[in-house]
Amino acid sequence: MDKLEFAFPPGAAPTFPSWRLSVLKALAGAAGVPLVKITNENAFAGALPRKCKTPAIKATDSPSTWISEFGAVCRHLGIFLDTDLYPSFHNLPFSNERATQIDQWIDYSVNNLDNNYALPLVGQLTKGYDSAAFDDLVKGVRAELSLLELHLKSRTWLAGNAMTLADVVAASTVKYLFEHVLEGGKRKSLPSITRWFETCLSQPFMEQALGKIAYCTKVKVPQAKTKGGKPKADGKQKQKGKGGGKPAKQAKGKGADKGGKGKKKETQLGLDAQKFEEFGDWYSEVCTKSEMISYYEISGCYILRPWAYSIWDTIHQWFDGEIKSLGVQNCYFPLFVTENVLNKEKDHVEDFAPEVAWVTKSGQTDLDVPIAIRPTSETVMYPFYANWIRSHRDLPLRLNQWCNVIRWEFKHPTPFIRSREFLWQEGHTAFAQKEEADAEVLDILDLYSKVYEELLAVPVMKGRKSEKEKFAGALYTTTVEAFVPATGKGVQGATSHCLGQNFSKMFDIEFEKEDRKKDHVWQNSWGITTRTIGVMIMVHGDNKGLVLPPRVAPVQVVVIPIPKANMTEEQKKKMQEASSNLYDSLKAAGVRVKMDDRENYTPGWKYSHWELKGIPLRCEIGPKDLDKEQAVLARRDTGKKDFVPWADCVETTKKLLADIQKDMLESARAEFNESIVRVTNWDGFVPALDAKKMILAPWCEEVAVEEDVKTRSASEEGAGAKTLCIPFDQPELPTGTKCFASGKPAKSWALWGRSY
Ligand code: 87F
Repeated sequence: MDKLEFAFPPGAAPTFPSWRLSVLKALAGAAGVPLVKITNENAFAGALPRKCKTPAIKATDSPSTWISEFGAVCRHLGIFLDTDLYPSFHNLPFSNERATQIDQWIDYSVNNLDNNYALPLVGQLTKGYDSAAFDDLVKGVRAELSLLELHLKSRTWLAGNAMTLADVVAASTVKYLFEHVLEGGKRKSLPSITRWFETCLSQPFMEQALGKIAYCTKVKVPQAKTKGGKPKADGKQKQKGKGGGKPAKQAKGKGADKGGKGKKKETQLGLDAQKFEEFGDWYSEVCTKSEMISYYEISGCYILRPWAYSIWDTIHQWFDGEIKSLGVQNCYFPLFVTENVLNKEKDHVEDFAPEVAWVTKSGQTDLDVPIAIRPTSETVMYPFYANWIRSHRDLPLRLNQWCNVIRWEFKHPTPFIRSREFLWQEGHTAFAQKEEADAEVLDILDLYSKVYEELLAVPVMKGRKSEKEKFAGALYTTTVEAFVPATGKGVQGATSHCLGQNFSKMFDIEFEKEDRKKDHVWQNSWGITTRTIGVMIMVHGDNKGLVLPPRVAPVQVVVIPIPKANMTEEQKKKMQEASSNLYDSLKAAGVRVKMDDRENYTPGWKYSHWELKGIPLRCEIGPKDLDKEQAVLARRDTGKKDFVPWADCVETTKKLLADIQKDMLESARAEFNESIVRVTNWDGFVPALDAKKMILAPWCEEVAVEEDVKTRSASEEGAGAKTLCIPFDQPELPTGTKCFASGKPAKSWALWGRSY
């Protein structure tokens, strides 16, 4: 088929919902055919029922037939367009069951969602608004969506294991509801739909057809209640924007990476959600719009785009250098583990068993024995340690690998913070003496705290994990704990475990000492993951987007010349020369600098774009600066601007970058410290938690008490609290101090909080 023709039947256009056209656009996009609107109503005179609610399409197999009802339109296109979206009828093996499932969800979308709710809601928001009727409809549609939510809890797609027409149709309506009707809080109860919806939207042809999502922060009801349902003059809702106060600059066009020519169409740039109001929406918007991640079709898996990967690269390079100078060597062990090996250390694996992913087939043939994908590599590596280590001369053995691991988590996934596949380094070391192992645990923990504090400008608290929270295979676990003030949640940054002789006894890792007696080795394992990036985004990001600390920013300075239309050719040339000179000298000084002299974007658009991406410094040169031979250096973290003579730009840039790095850590540390409250009895505990604080409290260190605190502290505001760590840096604990929760003698001050 060379094109897809559609028309609005006479009388249909005013009530026609835009998302139905989006479905046609998506299908046309998926099939790669142009979508053409026929304006000549005579073209289908008499061929359609007069009153139909949809765009009608010209049948693909018969030029004189028009198809009108929306379910029928979808199915017709599903059958005839050359896509995999309706596989049962197309190029994949026919499956009646699958086809029926797809049809079922198309019917659900068209009838249960569109006809019963979305269309009446459009009517409410464009024609006559009645708050009671509106609220009833919202209640109804939420109840209806809970069915979809339940269905999607354990599925990536609506029918089968690939995207189908059912997803296209349903996602289009859900987009309308998410953008206009369901505010942040109401969407919160629909996490599986949100995840599925974002996955749908990340399909290239879907984003083209539907556009980016601008989640609804507040329903925009028509100003005055219009009696008798008379449409407002323009009959339309104001579409996007953050409800008041957003500078016009930030609402300029988007489309930097679309590769087109000429001025871009003006659409919303920047974030729709506010960090401190709808954190979840804000976070996923920052991650995607800053081009850090793209959602992927498998839930819990994300694409790390270069902007994010570059940060991981910096952490990797720095940490790798540090551990090599401690004497650690890199290696690589296989991704796959046999069941025998994985279960060798049953005790600790048992808790984690549900998260292990298995390969059970090659092609259509079942494997004789299923093979697990590593969730961590203790059991993969240690049988070889047993072979390689014979004598004290083989010790210490200090190996590390940089790799991916898979943990099939069932909790709601969050980019970087909780994903089913993530990147990390895992260090596994063996020593003759416990003291050597103890010392290494702390050396590594120190490096982890430097990754957070010195690279990412994120403050952390070092400490020991409680018995309940430590790695079950370890003798003890040490940790660096970060905190996200916007959500009031702690987040485990990285862990360094002393495994004692637990694994060496299990895996027979013995060595002969100098006195020829045998002993089991003392082992450690330690790891830091791509979660680091998520913590940095959550701590530093703001309502304009990412705020990157200079040490890890892929680009530290963006140079933006601001030519004016009334400038002479000579002035333009001078501006171009001045900016290139600045660019060249910054580059030569080792600054990661980018020039943005694109002519098809306005300066305001560029400012918003690079602010969204978090570049620490912007260097502007406008016509006045040209005359004064100066540049404007604007900080991303504070917004402060400095006017700097060209001759001083390199030095000032270097100084500002160092200041930004330092100030970001300092202000985050101040916030971290302010977020800790001391509590000595139960009464203050839950109120402090609900005020988004961490709590430092004297504790008896009993597991049962930690469990009890978790149950008792769960409230409307959030899940129960656990210990984040027992800080190394302990305040004085006067003798006789009682545990805040049990009244038994306290052994230490513990840091408690809700957590990721
Ligand atoms: C999930 C499934 C199976 C965590 C799991 O922290 C096993 C495990 O052993 C598991 N999730 N863990 C603990 C990992 C311990 C340790 N390994 C080396 C680290 C750092 C790096």
